[in-house]
Amino acid sequence: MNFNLPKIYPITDTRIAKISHAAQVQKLIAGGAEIIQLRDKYAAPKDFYEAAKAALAIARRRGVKIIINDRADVALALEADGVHLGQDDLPPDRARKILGERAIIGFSTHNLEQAVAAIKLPINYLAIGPVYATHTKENSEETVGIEGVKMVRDAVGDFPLVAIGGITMENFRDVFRAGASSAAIISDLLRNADVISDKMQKLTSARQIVDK
Ligand code: TZP
Ligand code: MG
Repeated sequence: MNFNLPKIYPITDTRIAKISHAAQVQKLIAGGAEIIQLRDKYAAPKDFYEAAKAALAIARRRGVKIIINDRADVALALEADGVHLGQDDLPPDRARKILGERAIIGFSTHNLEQAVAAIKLPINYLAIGPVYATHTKENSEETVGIEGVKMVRDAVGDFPLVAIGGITMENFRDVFRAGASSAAIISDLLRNADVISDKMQKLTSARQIVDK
């Protein structure tokens, strides 16, 4: 289950970017993304499937990994690289059974207890958040803050750890200092579709994270 998690983990959102998942993927790849999660809480399954298929075709040509949010069925149907599950989704061990050993499985946690439990599961990385307040997630859990990221890092050893929630071009370095392996970013990256590639490029080339 060894998996080298890229430092910046962009996640698509059509409501924020106001362009398709495929168009977001194209721009993110132009900015150097190596892994992208496709997230759509509102599309009908068929529509999400079709949109993800188009996005995956672009990513495949460029050797970029695609992770499907929530839906192991869509990930399996598309032979995507993996799935990202939340606390209320299919249990990770069941998703592993469906998707097989080679799939990347990520799992969201929102506090120390969940994070400690997560590392016993057949997952490739865990996410902790929201770190900061966010408008992107409906009914968002309480923020864990930078202290929360540090506590989770101390508790999970070297397990791949993604920080998520309210991370921006300004504050992303702080989550790395707190021990995150990777920073997941939605709104600050996608808000203005014209500058998605530029922002992604700035993030991927930031010395502070390359040196870590
Ligand atoms: N899980 C915890 S916070 C969050 C998710 C999916 C949303 C993060 O979005 P943003 O816009 O980067 O705060
Ligand atoms: Mg979910």
